[in-house]
Amino acid sequence: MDRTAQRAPRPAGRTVVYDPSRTAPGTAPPLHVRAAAVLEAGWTGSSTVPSRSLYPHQWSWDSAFIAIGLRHVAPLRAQTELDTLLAAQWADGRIPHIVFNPSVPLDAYFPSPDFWRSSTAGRAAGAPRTVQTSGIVQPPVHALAAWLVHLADPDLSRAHGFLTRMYPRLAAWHRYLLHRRDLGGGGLVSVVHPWEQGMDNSPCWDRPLSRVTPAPARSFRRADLDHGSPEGRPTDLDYGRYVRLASDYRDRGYADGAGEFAVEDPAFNALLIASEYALARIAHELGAASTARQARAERLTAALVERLWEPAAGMFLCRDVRAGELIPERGVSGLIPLLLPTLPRDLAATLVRTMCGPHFGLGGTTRLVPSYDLLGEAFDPHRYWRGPAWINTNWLLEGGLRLHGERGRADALRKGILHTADASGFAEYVDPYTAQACGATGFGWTAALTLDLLHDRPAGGGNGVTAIKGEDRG
Ligand code: 9WN
Repeated sequence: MDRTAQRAPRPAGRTVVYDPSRTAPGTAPPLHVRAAAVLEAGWTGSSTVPSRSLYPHQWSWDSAFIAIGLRHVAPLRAQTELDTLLAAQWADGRIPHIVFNPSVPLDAYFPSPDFWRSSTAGRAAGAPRTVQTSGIVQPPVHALAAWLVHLADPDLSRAHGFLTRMYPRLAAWHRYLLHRRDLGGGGLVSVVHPWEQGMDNSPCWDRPLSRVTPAPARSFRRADLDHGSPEGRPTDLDYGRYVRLASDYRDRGYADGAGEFAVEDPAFNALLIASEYALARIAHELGAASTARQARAERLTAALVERLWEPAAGMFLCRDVRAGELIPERGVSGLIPLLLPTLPRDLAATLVRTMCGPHFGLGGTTRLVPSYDLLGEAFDPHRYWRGPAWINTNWLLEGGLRLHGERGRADALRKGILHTADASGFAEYVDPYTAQACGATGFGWTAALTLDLLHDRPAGGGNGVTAIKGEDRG
């Protein structure tokens, strides 16, 4: 693909609105206009929904990815996206995984605010009183997003005191994770619910989840099946376990430490490290000390290698903290540390080989990296996080490939992402072999990361991820 032909123009200050119902067949506007229109359609006035039908509230890591795309077309709105999310931060530093929109009916999404009861059950942990949220978290992509939003228009960012506002909140968020969530005692953060890691239904959770007694199916009503097909969504049994873990956590006042499920996940921790590098850059920009953060990011990278690298698999695995062992499943999460600038070179080379080998097939049997091992017993090309390809994970890997000097592979992956986003109507996820659209279409982060890939990038290429290092290694 000719990259210049696909490149989006510089922001004109306003988002171009595209209405598909008013377009004659065969005259669809360019990809960047359609991507911007998806974000426009999902904008509520203060944040962007991942999908009007399936996910009608604000989600934490979705908003971070959305801000990364939005910055190219509406930088002020990208700031607002993160401001709205951080306004719902708890006093203990956690950023909740959902911020509920009070004008959306309770039965539009499950679990709804009356399940989480954040303002009462979360009082001791410092949940806000004026906004309803969930009590679990999602991957910490936020400092990375804030830094990238700043870079898109530094004058605007400075004029609005954006980073000055963000910095203490993001620092508190990282403090929460590093101090309250080191449940394994080895320096890494644990997730206490599969929804926290963001790849909800990954086979990596099957083993630790099997120890959890499911809540009875009649005790809750799923809303996701009103919109998504049952073959693509988690099973009722899985949902029973999700509900049990979340209600037990709630009933403990969202206090950390005692839950049955605790997993150290490579992607969650790699994103924390990338965000810690970004926070160092933010601190530097604000004239604050940054070397301690840089050093912490390097220490965390060493801990990640020490605790989660599995040479026999050629990739990182999840650690089941309660069982004290690595989980023998290959999920895409174990490739994501490729985005780390100080990953040892031999490990980066091994990850690239694994990504392009039979388990993930990149450049051979697949054009995008699937969410789970193509050869794994649990592989299913259509079921949630058990095989389909997602755009956010592929965007992270595209940045990782570029960062480690794999320009040819990165260019091919970029082309595959853009083609898939276009052909699938910005689908939530796709079959890794056929690219058939699954889940919601017009999905927020698919559109946002398309915009990011289409936009001008620093010399040498590199999507936003590479900005944590400044330059790529190639
Ligand atoms: C639960 C919103 C979210 C994403 C997650 C994705 C899915 C929710 C669900 O949708 O999770 O948080 O109901 O399945 O797995 O990554 O943030 O898009």
